[in-house]
Amino acid sequence: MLFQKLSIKKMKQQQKHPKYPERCLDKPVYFTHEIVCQNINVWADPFWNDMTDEEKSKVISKVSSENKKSLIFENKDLGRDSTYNGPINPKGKTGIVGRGLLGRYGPNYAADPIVTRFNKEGILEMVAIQRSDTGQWAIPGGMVEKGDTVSETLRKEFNEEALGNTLGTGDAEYVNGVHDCSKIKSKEDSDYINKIKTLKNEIDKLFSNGTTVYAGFVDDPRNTDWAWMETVAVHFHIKDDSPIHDIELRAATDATSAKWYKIKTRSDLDSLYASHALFVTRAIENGLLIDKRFYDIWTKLAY
Ligand code: RP5
Repeated sequence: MLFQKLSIKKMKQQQKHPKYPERCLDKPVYFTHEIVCQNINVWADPFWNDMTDEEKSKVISKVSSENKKSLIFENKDLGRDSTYNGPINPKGKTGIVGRGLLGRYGPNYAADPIVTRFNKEGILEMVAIQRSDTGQWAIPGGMVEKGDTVSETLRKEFNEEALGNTLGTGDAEYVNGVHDCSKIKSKEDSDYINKIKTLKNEIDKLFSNGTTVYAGFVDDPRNTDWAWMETVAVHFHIKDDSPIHDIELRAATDATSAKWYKIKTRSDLDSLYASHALFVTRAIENGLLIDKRFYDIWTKLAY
């Protein structure tokens, strides 16, 4: 096992989120976004005081339970917050209490597919999307929805955010970046959908052969003292002779753009969303076991 522990030192400082109030460490600000309130019992937990004791203990026992299976996550007894007696952020104070934009108390689980290739010029690239909330480039990850597994989420998010949502169930739904199957598709859209559908088996093959490079806490700008992101990041490398080596990317759902993102210098990684620089660094480390060209980029990026 190459990767043992998350080093907190490699985490970024808490970043600002455009929809969040100013954080105050001495006197934390209460903030639960109205979108969370509107989605109680849909994708958000009920308010803490409205939960039964049984529901509360389920939330408490959920803390990092998925990650107990992971060899990487440093599992701790997290304790409870003294003000509401619920789960408390394991990485310390954030200056905000409440759930912010996150639906669940405690860990909110995500999955991040890191898909890489060497382009025709031999430059390392990864599939990245531009997030509609902060405008930053990011791995096309997403929340693990109730009933879904991590591996289902990895495929689902990749398809939704980077392949124009063409491989969903039923008809392909991509229309000019908008997730709406009622709209009429252009010839160009239909051609794209058909092309991606012919590559489905190869995409499935790629996703059946990934390496988990990180599991645990994410330094996400939406984190609060009461709610935070945890993820499983999995690396998938596309070989030069793969039929999907030149696959065209298209954004849909939450992403405003999708592209093959070049990784040449440290700053290409450092501007990525949340802790994604760390996850991609881990993927590059993993690449050392796959292809010796990763070595060049690794030596340039090492901290
Ligand atoms: C990050 O938020 C994770 O690493 C993942 O990329 C993402 C999931 O949240 P959404 O993209 O669904 O908002 O913490």
